[in-house]
Amino acid sequence: MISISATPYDYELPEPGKFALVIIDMQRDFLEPSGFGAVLGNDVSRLQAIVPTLEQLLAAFRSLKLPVIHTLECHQPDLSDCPPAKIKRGHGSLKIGDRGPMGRILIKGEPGNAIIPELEPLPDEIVIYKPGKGAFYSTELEAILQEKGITHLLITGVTTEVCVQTTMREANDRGYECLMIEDATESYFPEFKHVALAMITAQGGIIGWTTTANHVLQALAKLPLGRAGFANN
Ligand code: TIU
Repeated sequence: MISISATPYDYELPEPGKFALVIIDMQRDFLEPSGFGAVLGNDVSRLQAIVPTLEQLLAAFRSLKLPVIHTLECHQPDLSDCPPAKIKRGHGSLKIGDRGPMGRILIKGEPGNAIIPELEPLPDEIVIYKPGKGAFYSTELEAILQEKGITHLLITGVTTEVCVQTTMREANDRGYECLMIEDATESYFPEFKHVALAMITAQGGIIGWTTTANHVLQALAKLPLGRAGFANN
């Protein structure tokens, strides 16, 4: 058993194949100046800072052939999977489904909805298209995890207190052991990120653990080479 130094205490990594890197919503809509995040009035440049760290984590998981799960927040073109309340919410200049500079906002297949090129999924990696903030709501994620025997999730992406935290809470309630990688997640609001991390680890890790990418990379380096080689699907 390999331990990762974490808060509030060490996180035990199970054998390769049973843990996955989860990258939440690293989409152009949230990271680029003309996407949904910017339309909501946010400074999207903050989110760019975690891209190199995520590239490192992704490269390490790929080199060891460990499972990687990407998610995208998106809706069908006819908006049949988008509650009217979600469309109405906020006072942005553009709403979900409206046409913006990068195509229709949060619509599956539109240019702005794509994962940023630096983190583009490989064909054998799991991609979850999610209509909600959490990655379990109305998706096949739980069935996929059960089928593959994945029990531990190393969670990253954007934004910390919205889709990342919601996903971690959903996962925790379903019995998954979750570790958030704090320098591989970011928020438009630094204070919200700080408090989200504190909420997760309070009360003895009520939602799970937090750590840094370096601690994860150090732990991966200890994996016996002969144990690597698990396919994603
Ligand atoms: N607005 C915001 O902070 N986030 C989202 O709408 N989606 C995700 O967090 N992915």
